[in-house]
Amino acid sequence: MEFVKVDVKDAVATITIDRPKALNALNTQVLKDIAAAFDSLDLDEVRCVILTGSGDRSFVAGADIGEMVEMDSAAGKELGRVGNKVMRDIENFPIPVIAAINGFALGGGNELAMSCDVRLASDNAIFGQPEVGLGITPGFGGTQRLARVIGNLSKAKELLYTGRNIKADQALELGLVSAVYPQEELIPAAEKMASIIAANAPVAVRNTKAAVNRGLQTDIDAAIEIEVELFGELFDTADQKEGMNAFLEKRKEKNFQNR
Ligand code: DAK
Repeated sequence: MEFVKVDVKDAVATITIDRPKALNALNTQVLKDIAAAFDSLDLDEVRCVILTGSGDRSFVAGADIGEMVEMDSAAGKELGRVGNKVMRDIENFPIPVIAAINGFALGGGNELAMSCDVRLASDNAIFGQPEVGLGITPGFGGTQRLARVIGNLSKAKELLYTGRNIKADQALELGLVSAVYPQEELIPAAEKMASIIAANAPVAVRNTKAAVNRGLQTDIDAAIEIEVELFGELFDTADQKEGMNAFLEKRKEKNFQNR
């Protein structure tokens, strides 16, 4: 992988997009490398993922404008398909993915962050969907996810139509991110959250993610059925027995086995 680094420690994988010369902009190779990085993870070992950008200026400054400038509509659609598949695969990745947004999250960068389960930002982070100023629409899910993530259609449309950037504190106010930290505290905060998630029963965390994601795609009655299924199946797992026996035996240590 040319532009992405993977580091696994204590059941947490950190995937770092590393193309600092272009502020980690997403060209085709970066998108392929991100997909390969997720594919490379051993889910028997890894229980939570942190996705971040290298350096202290940028998470991802968008799709690569240099690569897109000469594209025709066929090439644009193909890029949209490749990019959207990467975003959707992250959204559906079986275990939680925390975006640690360490600077610019513009265009495809904000779209990538919105495909993650939880977004944490550094205080220098800048968010926006500037595509309309470049003569395109957001193309990696931004027209769909921004309103869903912030739950505010008026604000989402305002940001999409104006293309204006917002700072980390405004992103926090909108609910686009969960928390904002001084730059040097961002990765430690993401690691702390990841280790808390990783200490819980992995089968339960996975089913919780699946229930939330799948349930949001459907009506409440069908969604409750999805929850019932995913809840019920856990009673055939070793981790459910371990979690409940640990409580009854007043044991703090739990030996979850991911099955
Ligand atoms: N693409 C390519 N290179 C980029 C880039 C980008 N998005 N962003 C930055 N760079 C490069 C710059 O060209 C510069 O390279 P050199 O000139 O040094 O070779 C280097 O990174 C440093 O950037 P600056 O010199 O501009 O640094 P500044 O601090 O002055 O400014 C900035 C930082 C982030 C404000 C500025 O670079 C900027 O405005 N960048 C563009 C941000 C942007 O508009 N991003 C959204 C891109 S559009 C689609 C699917 C998806 C999408 C589109 C279509 N299809 C379905 C087809 C998504 C589109 C986008 O994401």
